[in-house]
Amino acid sequence: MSAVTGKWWQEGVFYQIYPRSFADSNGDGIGDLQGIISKLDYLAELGITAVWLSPVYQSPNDDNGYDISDYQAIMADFGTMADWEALLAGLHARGIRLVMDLVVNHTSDEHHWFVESRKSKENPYRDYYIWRKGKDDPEHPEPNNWGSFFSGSAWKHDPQTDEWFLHIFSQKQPDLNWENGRVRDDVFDMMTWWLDKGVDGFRMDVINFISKAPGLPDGAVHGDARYGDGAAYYINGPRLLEFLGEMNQRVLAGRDVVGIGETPGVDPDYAAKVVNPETGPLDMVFQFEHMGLDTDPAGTSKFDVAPWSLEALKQVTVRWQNGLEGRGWNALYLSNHDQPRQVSRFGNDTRYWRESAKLLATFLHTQQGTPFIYQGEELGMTNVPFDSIEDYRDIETLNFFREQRALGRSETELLHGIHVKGRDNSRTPIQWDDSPNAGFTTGTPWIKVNPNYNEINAAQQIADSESIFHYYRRIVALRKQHPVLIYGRFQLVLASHPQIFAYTRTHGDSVLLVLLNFSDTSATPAGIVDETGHAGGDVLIGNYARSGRIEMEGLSLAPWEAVVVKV
Ligand code: ISL
Ligand code: CA
Repeated sequence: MSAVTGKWWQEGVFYQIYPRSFADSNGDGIGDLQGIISKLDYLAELGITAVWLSPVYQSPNDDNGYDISDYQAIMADFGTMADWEALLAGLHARGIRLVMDLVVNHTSDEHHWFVESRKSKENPYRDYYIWRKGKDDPEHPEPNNWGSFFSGSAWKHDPQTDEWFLHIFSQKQPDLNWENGRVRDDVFDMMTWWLDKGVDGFRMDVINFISKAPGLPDGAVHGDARYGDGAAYYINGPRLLEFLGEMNQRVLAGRDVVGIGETPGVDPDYAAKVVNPETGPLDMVFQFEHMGLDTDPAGTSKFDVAPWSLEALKQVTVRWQNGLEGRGWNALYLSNHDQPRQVSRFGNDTRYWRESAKLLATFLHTQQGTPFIYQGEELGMTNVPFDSIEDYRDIETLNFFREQRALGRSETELLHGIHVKGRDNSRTPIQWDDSPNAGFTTGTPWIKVNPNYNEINAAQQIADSESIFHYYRRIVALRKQHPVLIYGRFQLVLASHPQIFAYTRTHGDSVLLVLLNFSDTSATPAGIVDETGHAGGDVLIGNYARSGRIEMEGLSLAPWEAVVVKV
């Protein structure tokens, strides 16, 4: 049980919208704010209680809006500030809160702060960014050896002043210098401006990257990688908790809003400091440990894939469920706009597509914490293996492909990793119906629609009471009715079962048993009665036709069967 209870952000369910790919209202092929407004009743029917909106700010779109050139203006492709205000009003009228994306580790290089900063060393904005002199070494002229997340060096030379600026992401995403108090003042003022407009909180992009270690030391070089890994010097840096504490005091404190950090590389002990109910500056963090389970540790990037194991998924889940018990609150997710589609990654998107998508929904909603549904997940949308690199749009994928081709790796090998892990898997347009372009646009979509939209689409699923969509609707509703689903203590059972992920949730007198068969063959939860002391109970929800009381003795779970039992 959490040390804090009854907060709207604990008891609700979030839905992430990636606006470019959600719904296009004007036929230019790009999703927009009026498109979202046209689907508000769909969101209300699903039962979600908060939306996290990926960036809609003015941006040259080097990284689809995660490169912001004006934090207080709306991207023209998406509409106007009046459209945004109408969206906020439409959500609030339906009892749905709105959480905005806050991207302040970096700006766009087209932000006026950076335009000024690069002009001269004396410019008042110079120190808003991280500028260093180059080295005398013609082989490695960069100030240090850090690599960028999007391939190549994390530094770019600027001829105007003959210095280099730091960009942990793309060359068009220079990192802000949080050591500079004026940067913090400006960021905090901007956040306050949005809160005054009525937003209900922020999801904070790579917020644990904002404090860099003094001296910016070289990072370790893994294998034959060309650049060093600077993560040790920019993740959870020395002043991070101080900066976030200041943000809390000056911006968030005293308001009924949520602060959610996106924090790659946190462990439960660090997270517990960030989200401690009394002293933590934020309310929840997105951790990444389960997102790394299919990465080959011997490889040099996330595109070097390896099979994930149920054993490891159990370990990571237990680590976070138990790690934050009583001292923090988990943000639960299996997908987002940076990750592959969950049914393709952790389920079986062919033979057991429907069953495994519902099993994953069950897994997401029966852990302690707040579930985040990523758009299209509720329809069981799948990965899309484009045949040609030409069809890809994501800067991470394109830079990686170009860099690795130059190093001599084959197109086939590279496309394999991209099919499995590329971010465009989750960025194809939402499949609304079986009309051309899945009803997403009347024009040409900015990225191709997944060709399976004839079988997988919202119209079909709304009409089918056994669909994945209706299963999500039911489980979202169920969570609201059973506090044990929200607050119950998590305990793993059948720890070494090779197919079944089983756990109990306990809240006062209320006990649930969750059984998830993560496999293509049937499985028996042998020993569960001895281990839990529970012989059976009533089915609360499940993805096969079961109802009433079931007994554990002799129970056989069908492939990808999920069942939640109240004992
Ligand atoms: O995409 C990832 C997997 O390679 C993540 O590591 C991702 O780069 C990381 O989680 C940071 O993501 C966030 O910041 C990026 C942006 O591209 C992502 O879309 C955003 O979610 C830079 O702003
Ligand atoms: Ca549009």
